[in-house]
This record gives sequence, C-alpha cells and structure tokens, in this order.
Amino acid sequence: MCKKILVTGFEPFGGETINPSWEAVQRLPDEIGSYRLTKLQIPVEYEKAADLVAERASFCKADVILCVGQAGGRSGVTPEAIGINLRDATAPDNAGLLQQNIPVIPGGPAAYFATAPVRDMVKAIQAENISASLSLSAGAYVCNDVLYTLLHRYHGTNTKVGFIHVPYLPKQAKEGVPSLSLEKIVIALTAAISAMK
Ligand code: PCA
Repeated sequence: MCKKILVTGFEPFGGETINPSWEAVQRLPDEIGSYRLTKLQIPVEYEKAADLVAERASFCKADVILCVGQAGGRSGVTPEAIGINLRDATAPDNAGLLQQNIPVIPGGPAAYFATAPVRDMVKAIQAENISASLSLSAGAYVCNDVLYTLLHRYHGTNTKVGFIHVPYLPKQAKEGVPSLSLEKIVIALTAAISAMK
C-alpha cells in the first residue's frame, strides 16, 4: 500500500526573493519509493506555519511529515535531530512578530527528538555524494517552532515528523558564503525521503 508523506517548504524571508526549501520541494517527484508526496508552501509566521502543516497532514492522512527550511550559511544538507521549546530570534517573522525568550508551547517539555529516521537520512544524502550531517540545533526561529510544535502534536502517535535545513542557492550566497545547487538539493531531499521506512 502506498504511504503518504507531506513535504513542506517555506516562503522567502529576511529580504530574500526565493527560499531554496520551496524551490526544491516543488520540484520533487510525486512518488518516491513507497511514498506518495503532498507538497505545501508555508509562511514564515510563528502563528500560522505549524497549524497549516497539521491541517494539511490530517487532510491528506500523512504517515510522515517532512518540513524543509533554508539555513543560510550552512554548507551541507542538515537533517535536524531536535526541536526545542523556545522562540528566540533577533529578526521578526514575515508578519512582523518578534519573539525573544518565549516558549513555543508554555508548559511543554524542553525538547523533543525528531521521529523521522534522521541518521538514515544523513547517510542516504551522503551516498549521493552530497555533503550532509546531523544538526543538533534547528535554531529558535520559525523552523524550530514548526518542528517543535509538530513533534508535540504528534507525540505518541504513528505520524513521524522530520525537518531538513538546506543551504542557500548559489544566486543567494554572497562571496565566501557556501551554497548548494538546486539540482543537488532536490537529489538530497529525494534521497532523504527514500530513507523513510
Ligand atoms: N528558515 C528559517 C525560517 C524559514 C526558513 O526557511 C529558520 O531556519 O527558522
């Protein structure tokens, strides 16, 4: 039986006109291995992003949710191991909301480990000769917010949740800043999804 995976990418933020996460997600095939994909672009807004993902996940009955975001400055593709219960960023979100030293979910646990097979995802991306490593911090901005909120919501259920940060595209990166081609990001995400059981 075909399993379902919801794959999300973010809209641009921080003055950028593109976000490599959505550029890559929208180019993924509709089926990878035993998974049928649903793709969704989400806003860089604390109060909207995770709810939109959860709404679509229940509509398409997703077995796995994989969110993808831009991590400008990173040189490789980095599946995230942990979501933390903290909003703390110097920049406001795309709705103008600035959050500093505020919990994602008041009273929630400090952190959750991702439930997607992050180590297998790293190995599968590396097997494509693309630089990848396990990240122990998704930051404390909207990406972490989405990861933590979804891990909280699906804790103890069969729905697996994962997050992958990807580098800038070459056209976004200033001199000396690492980047990765769109083609390679698409290959990396495809490999990561192939690693889902
Ligand atoms: N990256 C940001 C939010 C949206 C995105 O693509 C982050 O790392 O939090």
